[in-house]
Amino acid sequence: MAIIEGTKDARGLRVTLVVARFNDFVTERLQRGALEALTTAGAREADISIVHVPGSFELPLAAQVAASSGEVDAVVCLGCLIKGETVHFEYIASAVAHGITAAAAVTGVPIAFGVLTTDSAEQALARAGAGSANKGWEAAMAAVEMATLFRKLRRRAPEGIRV
Ligand code: RBF
Repeated sequence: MAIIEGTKDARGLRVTLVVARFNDFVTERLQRGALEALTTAGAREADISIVHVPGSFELPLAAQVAASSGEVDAVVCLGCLIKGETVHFEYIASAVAHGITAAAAVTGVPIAFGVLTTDSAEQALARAGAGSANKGWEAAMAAVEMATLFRKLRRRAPEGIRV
């Protein structure tokens, strides 16, 4: 029996952060958390790219295009939807979640979901705090784990079969 897992070691990984500008008082903090997680885990700054998009709705397509480049090991989507201030909140949240799922499925590249969906700005800020109390940090580490897992899985896959 083989147990195959990813690691928290980001050395040598190329990662793209796709960050929504909408609610940037929160998404800037998510970006900071994700960057801190990646560099603490050993990623080189030269291997990290940051792409800005207008809002969360734009995250999936930008993530898909970035993932399709063949030059990234993982993508991290960061956004913030605040219910109290967003009419049709559920539609946008659902479109973003489905879109990110589809982008990962189409490209085979791990795309982490770091999109906050909260009732208030206070709740959003509480999830974008210092260190690991930050969903950007969490999403970045999920991306590292998945990218390192895929490296192992692809080494095991028979020639010709590429996930
Ligand atoms: N984008 C976000 O990232 N977070 C939001 O809370 C948010 N609220 C929106 C509310 C409305 C009514 C609309 C029309 C857009 C909102 N957007 C939000 C922007 C959306 O993600 C996208 O950038 C724009 O709709 C342009 O496609």
